[in-house]
Amino acid sequence: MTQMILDQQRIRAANEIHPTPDVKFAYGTAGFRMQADKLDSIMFKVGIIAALRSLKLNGATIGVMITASHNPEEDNGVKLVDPRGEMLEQSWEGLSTELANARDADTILSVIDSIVAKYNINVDNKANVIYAYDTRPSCPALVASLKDGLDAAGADSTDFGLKTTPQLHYLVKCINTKGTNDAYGEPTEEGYYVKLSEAFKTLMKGKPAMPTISVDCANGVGAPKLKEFLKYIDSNVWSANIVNDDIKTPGKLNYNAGADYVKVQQKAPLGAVLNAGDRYCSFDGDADRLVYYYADDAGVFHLLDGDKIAGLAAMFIMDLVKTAGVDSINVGVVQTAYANGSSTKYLTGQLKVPVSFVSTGVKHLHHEAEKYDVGVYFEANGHGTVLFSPEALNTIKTSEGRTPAQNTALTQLQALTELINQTVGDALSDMLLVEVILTHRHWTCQEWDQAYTDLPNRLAKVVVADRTIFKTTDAERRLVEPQGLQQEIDTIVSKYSNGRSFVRASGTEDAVRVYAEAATRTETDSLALAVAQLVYDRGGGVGSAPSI
Ligand code: G16
Repeated sequence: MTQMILDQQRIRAANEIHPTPDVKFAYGTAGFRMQADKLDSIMFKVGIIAALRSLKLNGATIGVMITASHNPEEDNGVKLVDPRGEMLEQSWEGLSTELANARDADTILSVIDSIVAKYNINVDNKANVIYAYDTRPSCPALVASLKDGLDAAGADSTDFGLKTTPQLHYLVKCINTKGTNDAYGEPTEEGYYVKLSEAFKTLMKGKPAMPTISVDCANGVGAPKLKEFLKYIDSNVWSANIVNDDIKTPGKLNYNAGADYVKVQQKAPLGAVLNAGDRYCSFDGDADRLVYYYADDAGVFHLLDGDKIAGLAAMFIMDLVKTAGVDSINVGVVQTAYANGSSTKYLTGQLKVPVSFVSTGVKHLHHEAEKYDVGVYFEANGHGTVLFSPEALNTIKTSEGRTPAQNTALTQLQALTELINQTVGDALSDMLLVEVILTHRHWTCQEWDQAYTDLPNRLAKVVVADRTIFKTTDAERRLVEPQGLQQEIDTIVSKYSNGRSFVRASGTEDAVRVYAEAATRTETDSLALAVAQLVYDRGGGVGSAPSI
């Protein structure tokens, strides 16, 4: 039995109050996520995991964010944040899943023992955990369960209240770096706004203000937080009109709004009437994703997704690095299989920037991006950021320009490192980055869009009896199971010009995702439908047959 400071009696008691339902839990793309009414036991166990993780890291502060991001309002979930603000180290996912599925108190205590033994955890340390949550109605009850777990584990914990996911990541990093040479910022919400707004003002200095942007906040936590941020910015410098800011009316969160809706449906969200020439963007429910869009003169909707943002950011940073005379700093881009084929061609062919591919999930992209001096990573769904290595940060900080132009570029690069939330994708920070670039280039969305033309693409979801039977390889671009299915997909794809399609189980929703792209819209839709039908037939589809 466990020797640790964890209070066994409290764990047993908490397990009585938070019984584990008959559900197979799995640590997904971004933590545990499902219908909120099944998550009570998970939250108390996550409290214990967060405490153990902190103990393992000598009491460093760990973050817990209660949110289901882009999912419907009735879902909820939890994301764990490691000390530097990145996602929980992947090697902890297996045992976390085991703990999540442990039912009786003895099994729970024995899994805790295994974690202590496996990671050689020093139980004399004190655990420190901070937590925050989004606007979902299920959050207060889940916060209480989390607190039971944290208390049972003897952790010191702080409730940071309503926050966006990236704000919580920011806070974790600030707390852990406070007082060091790498201090990331003031560990308060105000500190976050001050850091971003000061950098933004530096970058916008002397530039003519662009027309007001419309920001769809998906009726989520991004709305009050963006309103708060606006207080730090003179509206003559930059202004935003917030749409979908109703966080009170039940059922509105992410409903026909937000980054995921706009990306998947390829149309404007509810409440946004597009005027040609204006700029629009959408956050998702916890404000860690961003997509832009606009209407052309004919009123046709155009999407500028994570791929377009990656291209824009890489182009701008590469130019700045060159102008500043610090071109020893290398820039790389990280994408996933969902990246549009045209975007990869643009990055490698025109920008001549190296591109690496990893599996879906910020946790994968983030670590790959760390391999570059400046790693730009974006998923097509709008989730991403830019990472500057410690060496790059040092070069930017200490270099002295030989000309005024070089000095200006160095100042701007320095401000960019402050503007960009380097802990995780952050819709607010990413939006400010895009706004800076468009302002510097005097570009409209349409001009930005001209970098390359997306191949028509389609994302579909197929609900099947058991999505875990879909196993992939090659950065999730090919299926290895069910056997033979990949060959059948290849046969279908070969009938379409520039066709590409792949299939993978979602790690945040109970569905299999189907991606398709091809030379024309008609071909793309036909390809997506054919592959979705195949998945439905071979995977034991549930409910009505797929339609596009
Ligand atoms: C999370 C992850 C993202 C991922 C998305 C969809 O985003 O952080 O990296 O792209 O889920 O994942 P899947 O296709 O496995 O469902 P979010 O914004 O929902 O937290």
